[in-house]
Order: sequence, then C-alpha cells, then structure tokens
Amino acid sequence: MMERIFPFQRYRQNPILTKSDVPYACNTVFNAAACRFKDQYLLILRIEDQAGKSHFTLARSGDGRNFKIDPQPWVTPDTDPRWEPYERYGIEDPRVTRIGDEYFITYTAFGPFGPRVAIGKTSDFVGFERVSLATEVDNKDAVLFPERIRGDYVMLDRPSGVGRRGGSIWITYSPDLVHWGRARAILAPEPGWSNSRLGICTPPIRTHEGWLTLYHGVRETAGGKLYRMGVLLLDLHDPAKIVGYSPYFIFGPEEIYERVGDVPNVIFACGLLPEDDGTVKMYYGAADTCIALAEARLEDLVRICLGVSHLG
Ligand code: BMA
Repeated sequence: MMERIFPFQRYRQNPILTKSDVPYACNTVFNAAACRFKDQYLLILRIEDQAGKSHFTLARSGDGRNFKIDPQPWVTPDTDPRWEPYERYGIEDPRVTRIGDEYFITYTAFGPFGPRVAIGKTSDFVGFERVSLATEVDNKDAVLFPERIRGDYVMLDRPSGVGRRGGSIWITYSPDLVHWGRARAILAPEPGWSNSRLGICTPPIRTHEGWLTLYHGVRETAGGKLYRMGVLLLDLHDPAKIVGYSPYFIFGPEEIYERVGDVPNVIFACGLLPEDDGTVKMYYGAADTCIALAEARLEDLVRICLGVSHLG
C-alpha cells in the first residue's frame, strides 16, 4: 500500500477572500499571486468581471491571513495596439517573482488567438510595465526563478500539447526576459491522477536540496476535470534536471468551497510563501470562485520529493 501524505493544513477560516470582499461588482476572485512587499503580504488577485474578463487587483495584509482588497483594479487588459490583440479577453493567473529589487509578474494574456505567456514588472506596486510577450499562443502557467542561473533568466511554462498529448511542464532560458529559447521538457502527464495535463503552480523556492515548486495535475473524469496538486524538486545548478517529485497528489479538492463553484473540483495555487519558522503559506483559488490558504512545513515538501514516506 502506498503511504498517503497530505502535508498541507487548511486555514480554519477558509476561504480567506470571496467576491463579497471585493469593493466593486465582479463575478469571482481566485488564482492569486503572493509576495511580501515592505512589511506586508501582498496578493495579486485575479478578479473576473461580470463580462467574463479578468484583471488584477491588489490585496494587502499584515499577517498573511486577513486581507483587504484595494478599491480599484491595479492592472487591466492593455489598450496599446502592441498588446491589445493578446489581452482582449483578459489577463489571468498571475505569479510573482522578486529578482533583485524588482517584482516580475508572469501571467496569461488571453485573446482571440489563444492564451500566451506575458511578463510585466513593478518595483513599487503602483506602476506596472509590460516587459514581453514571452511565448507564442497555447502556453500558460509560467513562473520565473528568483535568480539568474549561469547568467540567464529561467522560466518554467506549459505549452498545451496537441490532440491527445496533454500539456507538459517545460523549461526555457533568456538573457533579457524577451528572447527565450533552449527549451527542454521536464515532466509530462502520467497515467493516474495527472493523466490529462500538468502545469506549474508556484514560483520556485530555493532549498538546500533543490528548487521546490508546486504543480497541478489534471485528471479527466466522467464528471469533468479534477485539478489537484503535486510537488517537484529541481536541481539547483541545472534546473532542467528533476531531483524528485511526488508520484501522487498531495492536495486535492475536499471542502465544499473547493468542490462547488463556477468550475467545480479545482484547487489552483499561484503563490507559495516561505516563513522564517520553516512553514510555507500556499494561496490557492478554489473552484475558480474564491481564495483559500493552507500551510505546510517546507521540509515535509522536500522530503516527499526525496521519496521519504514518513514525515518527521
Ligand atoms: C486552467 C486555468 C485556470 C483555472 C483552471 C480551472 O486552465 O484557466 O485559471 O483555474 O483552468 O478552470
């Protein structure tokens, strides 16, 4: 029998944000990027409006649990003709990575040609400057590493795959965040809990044993798609190499707010924040309808990747 390991504990007062917390009319709030800025926790919320298009609004907190949402959106789809055709249907699923003194936001730009990965940046969470449309279409779930590796920026992304070949996790490199290449495949869907497609969830965290990231695995069922989460550890010096990963899911929809919503049975994390006490806070969208929080010990996540079946 395979040992079942569920390292994350849900916050008792989940969900932490719902549309009733948003100070203006919208459909849903979900899939938020997370970071620390000055002495605050910041979430970059994906808010879907009543026309079905998403934009980003900031939420701020002193303790990482109780958030207050800004009165106005922060980033909306661009009207500049260089970007407008690609963001016309909305901007979705942000992830944020601090590199030096700047915060880089990778997100899905969605338009009539399909979804593609875009990168923007800020240093003050007031301004937002678009940097590049980093991939062609049919690619999403991109995260940047928090430091250059052998001189290059490094990104994990998820080209969709064609036909029955579901999307896989890839790695790609850039000297300037604009020109990307030397792409290599990292992990493909496998029979079982992630048989349909995979995608990276959260920007990599440096640990002694490797870069730790969460990924989602999708299983097609008679009742629709089931989004659950695994954990992946990549080599510190050559992140195209896998050190280890969970052969089973470590977090899946169970609670009513994860089971019921606009898209049922979805948990979708975009933010994982390490704390000084060795724990991590995972912020995840639940059922594409609200935002929830769960906590784990970073060491437990590493041990799962290393194949240690009993948590310490
Ligand atoms: C994915 C993304 C996510 C969403 C998930 C489940 O493809 O679009 O934004 O949470 O599907 O609907």
